[in-house]
Amino acid sequence: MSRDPRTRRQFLKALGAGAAAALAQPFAAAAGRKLNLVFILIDDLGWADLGCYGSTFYETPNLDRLAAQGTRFTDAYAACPVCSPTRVSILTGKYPGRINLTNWLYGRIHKKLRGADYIGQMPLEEVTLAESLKPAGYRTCFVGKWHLGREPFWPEHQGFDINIGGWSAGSPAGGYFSPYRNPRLKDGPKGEYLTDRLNAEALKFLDAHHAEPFLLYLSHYTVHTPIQGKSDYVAKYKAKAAKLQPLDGPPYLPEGEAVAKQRQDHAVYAAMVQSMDESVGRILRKLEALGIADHTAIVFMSDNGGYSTRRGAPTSNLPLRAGKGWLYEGGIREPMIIKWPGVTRPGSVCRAPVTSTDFYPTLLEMAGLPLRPTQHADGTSLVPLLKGARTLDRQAIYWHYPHYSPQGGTPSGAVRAGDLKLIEFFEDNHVELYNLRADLGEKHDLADDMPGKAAELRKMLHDWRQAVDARMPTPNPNYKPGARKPPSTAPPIKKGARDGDFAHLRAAAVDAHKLGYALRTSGTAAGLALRKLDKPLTTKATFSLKLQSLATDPAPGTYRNGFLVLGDGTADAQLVHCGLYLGGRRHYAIFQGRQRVEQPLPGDPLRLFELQVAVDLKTQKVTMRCEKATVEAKLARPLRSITHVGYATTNTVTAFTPVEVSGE
Ligand SMILES: [Ca+2]
Repeated sequence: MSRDPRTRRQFLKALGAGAAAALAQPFAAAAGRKLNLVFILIDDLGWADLGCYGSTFYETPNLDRLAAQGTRFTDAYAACPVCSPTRVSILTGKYPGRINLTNWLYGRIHKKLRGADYIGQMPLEEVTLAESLKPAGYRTCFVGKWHLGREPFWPEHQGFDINIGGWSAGSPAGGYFSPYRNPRLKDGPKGEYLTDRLNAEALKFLDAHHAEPFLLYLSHYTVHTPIQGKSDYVAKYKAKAAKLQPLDGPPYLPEGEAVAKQRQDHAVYAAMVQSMDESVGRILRKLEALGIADHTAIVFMSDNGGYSTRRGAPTSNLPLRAGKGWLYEGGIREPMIIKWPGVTRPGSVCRAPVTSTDFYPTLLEMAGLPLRPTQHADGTSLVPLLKGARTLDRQAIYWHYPHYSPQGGTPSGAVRAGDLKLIEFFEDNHVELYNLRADLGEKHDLADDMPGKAAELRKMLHDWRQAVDARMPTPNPNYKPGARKPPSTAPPIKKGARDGDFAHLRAAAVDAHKLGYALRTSGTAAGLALRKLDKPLTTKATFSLKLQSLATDPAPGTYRNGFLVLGDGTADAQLVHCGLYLGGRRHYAIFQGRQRVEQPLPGDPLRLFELQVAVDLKTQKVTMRCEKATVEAKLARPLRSITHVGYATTNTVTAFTPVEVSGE
């Protein structure tokens, strides 16, 4: 038998196709018209980010209208606090822990524990939601962010007839303005906005295929980083932010080793939310215009909580605790709206806990198709709720996140049963117990007050983990809390690592590259990938690395640059940049804040450059050698130690080797 997963897949697919078609036919004949399905998934949208969920800063009239026409869920959950696992749960109906795709692709952070191993794609053997609709005559279209593996694991191999924009990346490689640098999306006119474009592609699909039953899976890249909005909207929300009352308290409060943003006031994020909302409005109007609104169901959902737990993070999930990357409610509770014409009561609100594994059986049942309980093993059809029932026949909902998140979350698991939710933290195995009905913000841990309940829920969580064969993190033998290591000559950034190996990523993503890493950034904000050194360097240090621009557009003025960055923190003011401008103007450069020392750089800007940077913290001098040039700078702001080292680029893609460090 062939080892090619696709061959085996086609065989499985053919089996499924026959069975589903045979069962579906009588219903289709009786009902006459099949129900169309529009599934809209937003990336990183927080529970409190819509007007109908309480936001007063963001404006979402179209989604508020959709909620007024359908059912709004107050206790809807993503199966995971980060992207890829929730996405796999929607398309397979299984918990990420059962599939063992428990983290975003491709992230890895090790601290006291080593994150559990996990697979790098949604397996082709899974019969996806799209694949189970196709045999019943559904035309299936995927538009937007996929983030479920590299080729051949893209939407076109997972049941979608059409794929526009879906590939490995978890954020827009070229940013939100064309050119997009997306192998499944042709660039639009320069400056075209990605959210508008993806929506236009969705409308085009509706125009072309509205006469046949369809699944339109519109999976926006927005409102994920980089935070970039249309300038007129940004201006509108800047004016709105300027009118806000002064904040009664600090803008961030501590959350674990991170912080949590205390108010929604980010103008650019608000602009992104408005564009997202307009997209939904255009879909609703198109369905009306095509005369298919009365037999088209719409589902709206987000894949994890709002990004809230870093200084500069774009949103606040209050009254929920924490955000993306955490198992507190802010990381997993989502805005969710379903409109099923003729079935959902307009303006109804459902308070039953539901989760993203439920969509698969729900949509099959809505479409009048037979369920596939062995496939969507962890889903429960929500149809009774949509028809007005108040509860589902389900004991509990579970989460398994055996990883450190870049947003500060730590390896943990959780269970919600009724109003009670227990979180187990794997670093020290302590549990926290909350009554969500009485304490939505998870402020009052009841584990000591209700030891019996805590033990009961902990046992449920353990039993469940065993049942789905969930993998656990393991102790990290290299972790020594507070240990002082001898001066290091080892590269602080190791080859083969990716985003997850960087303690601090800002407006940037890191891919593997033959040199070591490719740092992708977009927009005018400097993209950063920094690693915290195990031990600060306090006297002298030398850093060596190679870098090469990966931007091949020969137009003059195109952004091309690359920098080694070092400093005593992660804020711009704490960092020194040493590297190359290779775009319109070509210079060797060292800069710190506004101070800049430069020398002209001759020759081909796309060649491989080798950099050596020496820092003397006694004399406060930085010396960079590159080819025949030597650039020297006296630091404008004193640097007493170097705690962070990494890379920076602005609005381009640059490859770097790991940084070799010697010093003390
Ligand atoms: Ca996400």
